[in-house]
Amino acid sequence: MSAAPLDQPFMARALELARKGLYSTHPNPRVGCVIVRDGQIVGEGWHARAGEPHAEVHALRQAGDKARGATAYVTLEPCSHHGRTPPCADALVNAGVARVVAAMQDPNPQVSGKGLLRLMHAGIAVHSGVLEAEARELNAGFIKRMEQGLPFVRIKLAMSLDGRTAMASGESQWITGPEARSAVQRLRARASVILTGADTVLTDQARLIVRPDELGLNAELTALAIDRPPLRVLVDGRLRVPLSAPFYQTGPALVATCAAASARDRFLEDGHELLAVPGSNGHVDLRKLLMELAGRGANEVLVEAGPRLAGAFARAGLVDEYQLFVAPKFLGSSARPLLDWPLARMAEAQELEIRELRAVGNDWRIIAVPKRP
Ligand code: AOF
Ligand code: ZN
Repeated sequence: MSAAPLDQPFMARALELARKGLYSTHPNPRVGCVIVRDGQIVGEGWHARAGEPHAEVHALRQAGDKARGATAYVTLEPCSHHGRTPPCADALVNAGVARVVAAMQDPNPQVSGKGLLRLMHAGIAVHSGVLEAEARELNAGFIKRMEQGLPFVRIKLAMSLDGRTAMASGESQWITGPEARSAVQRLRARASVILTGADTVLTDQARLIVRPDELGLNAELTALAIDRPPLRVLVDGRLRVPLSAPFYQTGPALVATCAAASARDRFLEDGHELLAVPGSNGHVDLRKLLMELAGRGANEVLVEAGPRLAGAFARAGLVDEYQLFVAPKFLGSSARPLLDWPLARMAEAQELEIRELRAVGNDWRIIAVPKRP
């Protein structure tokens, strides 16, 4: 079945709906659906939270009888499996939809193509691949987890125009302005996991929480964002951070360590979880940690860490995206680099591709992705 002239604008609307789930669908993908009959939208839906109805179900409910003979636009192949909810492919068949347009196949091995096949076998015209690049970008984390068993890793960094990340004294709050900090709050809220290291928690008294009043979102999305906050993960290979640190006092956290397990009970008593990860010289094996987090359903991990931990992620080739906030000020001399990454020759430099450069308040944000050799 081929594309029709209005497929793109209707899919664009379905993607707009899917984006409403940016802060809340974890571990599920963000999905939107539009039902169109005689050129008119008769139903719209989006997936809000795991365990709740999928996008198609909301849209079909709104469309009611008008779904018969209609076209359904879905940003992800309708599911064919019984998960927390019944298969959407069956719901579309039962509603008498005549045509289904999907942006992309579902990378979930439980579905991957089977949803579209089920629709075809029921005599429904099926087309996939409309605005696929946009749909893939929206769920890059879910796709990477399904395909590679690893989450999408985004590192947030902030520096002054003279490339400093702190004063010589270590003081670093705040380099960027309120708009940039609000953007960082949204990066936190969309992540499944916010990950940091012992250095940051010890020197900055970091808590890594989502603050609803700083999100800059409407009431509906704010409520969804704070209802299922990201898991806070502390990488503390040698268990240097005391339980009295503000990080541990702000709610349950997961601490990943390669230290002896004898400390376990004291974390459990405080409501935290201690995860033993293999490592060497007091350094946790970050790839193994990420695999463990993906196993727990983490799609996107936001790393907010100092130069050593951020550098370790970079060196290991585990970073998918850097978001660098640059403040228009000079902080003067200080030794702290952005990333601890000893490279001797220009030929060894990590090449990046800049995807976006835009003003955020008085600061600038650069989104860059590593060029893979
Ligand atoms: C869809 N529409 O809106 C979403 C889909 O446990 P469940 O029942 O919520 O199923 C989760 C899986 O369903 C998820 O891993 C992905 O494959 C698919 N998500 N599918 O047809 C939706 N959110
Ligand atoms: Zn479904």
